[in-house]
Amino acid sequence: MVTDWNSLLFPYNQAAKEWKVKLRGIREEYQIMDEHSPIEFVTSRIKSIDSIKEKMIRRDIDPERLTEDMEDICGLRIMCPFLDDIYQVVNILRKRNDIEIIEERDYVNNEKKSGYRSYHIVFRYPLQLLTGQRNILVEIQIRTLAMNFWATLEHSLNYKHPDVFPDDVHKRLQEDSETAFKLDEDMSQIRKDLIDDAKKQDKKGE
Ligand code: 0O2
Ligand code: 0O2
Repeated sequence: MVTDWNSLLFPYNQAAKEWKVKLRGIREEYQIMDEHSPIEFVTSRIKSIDSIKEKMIRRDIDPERLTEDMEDICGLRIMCPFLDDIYQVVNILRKRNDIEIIEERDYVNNEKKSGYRSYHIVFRYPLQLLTGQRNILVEIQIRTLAMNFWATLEHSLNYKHPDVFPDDVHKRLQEDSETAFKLDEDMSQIRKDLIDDAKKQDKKGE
């Protein structure tokens, strides 16, 4: 039984704050260089106590092993403008030496049955506390604005229908996810075409 939730959750809150600064800093670095930033905005959430308890039961997690076995108590979300930006952010994270990546799940190219798409990375972060170093697990979800639009609305619909969606709704949501993905692909293509055009113009001017 966990009795002191404040003490348990404090390091996760601290890690979320530190990581929001780090990730928003990456966006600023791109802006200073006057380059396209693959990060549009960053949010975070600490899993609610009820949600932690529910997942402990569902996944049969021993309270003694909670901090090792539950990977998403600290959740960060990075919203990217374009599809390719997701993989650029993944590469930026892979190169960092302040974390140890322990898991990657590519739901961008392997969408879930619901239609959900995002790239998930779980990493270990050495947090400095008064009592010394604590290794904290952090989950980052990386997605486009269109994927976030779909996931946010699907989640809020699901909230009102805690069981499974009726078959027809499930199918419509899958189709809407496909529509959102097509929008992402089209926007990426437009961007690529514009970049190619600009390169051609540059060559002509040389
Ligand atoms: P609710 O009712 O849960 O939606 P900031 O002022 O921006 O530095 P702040 O105010 O904490 O910091 O907001 P932040 O971090 O930008 O955004 C937090 C929001 O992220 C939450 O809103 C959630 O809507 C959203 N969120 C929900 N689930 C997740 C998740 O699994 N991972 C991440 N990263 N974000 C999530 P609230 O305020 O908690 O309200
Ligand atoms: P919260 O606390 O409400 O934010 P599990 O956590 O057991 O459900 P698993 O395998 O540990 O699943 O992790 P997974 O599936 O890689 O990631 C779970 C998180 O991804 C969810 O957190 C959502 O934020 C997001 N997600 C996964 N599938 C869907 C989906 O079909 N629709 C939407 N909208 N989001 C999804 P939780 O569970 O909401 O936790």
